[in-house]
Amino acid sequence: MISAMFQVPGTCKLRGDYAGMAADWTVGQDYHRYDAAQQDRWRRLYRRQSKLIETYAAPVFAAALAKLGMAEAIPDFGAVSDVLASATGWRLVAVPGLIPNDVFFDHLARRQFPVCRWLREEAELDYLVEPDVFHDFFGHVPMLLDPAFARFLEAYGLRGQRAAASGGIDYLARLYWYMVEFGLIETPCGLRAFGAGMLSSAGETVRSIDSSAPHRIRFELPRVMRTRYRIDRYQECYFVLRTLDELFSAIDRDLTPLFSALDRLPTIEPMEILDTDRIYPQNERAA
Ligand code: HBI
Ligand code: FE
Repeated sequence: MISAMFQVPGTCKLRGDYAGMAADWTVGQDYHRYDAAQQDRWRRLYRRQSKLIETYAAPVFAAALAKLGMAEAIPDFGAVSDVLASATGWRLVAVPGLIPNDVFFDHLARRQFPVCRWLREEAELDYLVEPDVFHDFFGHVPMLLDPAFARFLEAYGLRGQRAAASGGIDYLARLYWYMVEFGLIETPCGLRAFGAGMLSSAGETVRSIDSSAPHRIRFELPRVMRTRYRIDRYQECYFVLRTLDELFSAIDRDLTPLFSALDRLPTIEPMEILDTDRIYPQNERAA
């Protein structure tokens, strides 16, 4: 989940308790602070969302979710980190909420995934702007069990560290948004979702596959990096991978020359289509 206009806490109304953070913006999960009502809310969120996974999620996501088995209670980040570490060398760190881009990149580069520790309120069951523990955990953590995706995310963090110095943050933020949050992938059964922003949202999970409103465009790195996104509505376009390896290959080089080339090209609006786009028609989406 991304807050487009990220500001340092204290200068805007970000959720979460940022008091007592470590220098790297991490906090303790403080598991004991979750009460019975929040555990019940987690179970209802999980039950509702997991019903959609078999039909709409990429098989790699569905298998990882089943392996994590977090239906009954808010997960303990330390316990899950042990499972992750043996699978792909990643660990989870608890954060109070959104953290600055450069800090976020540093964690990813060190194979640490920042997970917000607070859980949404009852009234936010269907939608919230900032990431909470359900979005971050249910949406993002399963994909960290996949070696190809985990390798990409570590490389993404390293590119982000370099971009923080040499420019290109906006291009990387678009890549994260369209692929890590809202990515689709081809499977023998048709297009399926692996993005956290869609898989942690009942409405967007279904819409991303079934609706004829959004465009579904074949993944191509410069195209994604040129495309603006909206954080406050359903996506108007989705980008589609053939394989997860494609993501790592796309950024496995110095991106500085690409960023300079993109600086000279116009940005693309989410609903816009280029004649060079490979669009997935309705029939190609279903099995
Ligand atoms: N902070 N906690 C948290 N979670 C995110 O997903 C996140 C963030 N800060 C910045 C950010 N995402 C995006 O701008 C990335 O593209 C860097
Ligand atoms: Fe997210």
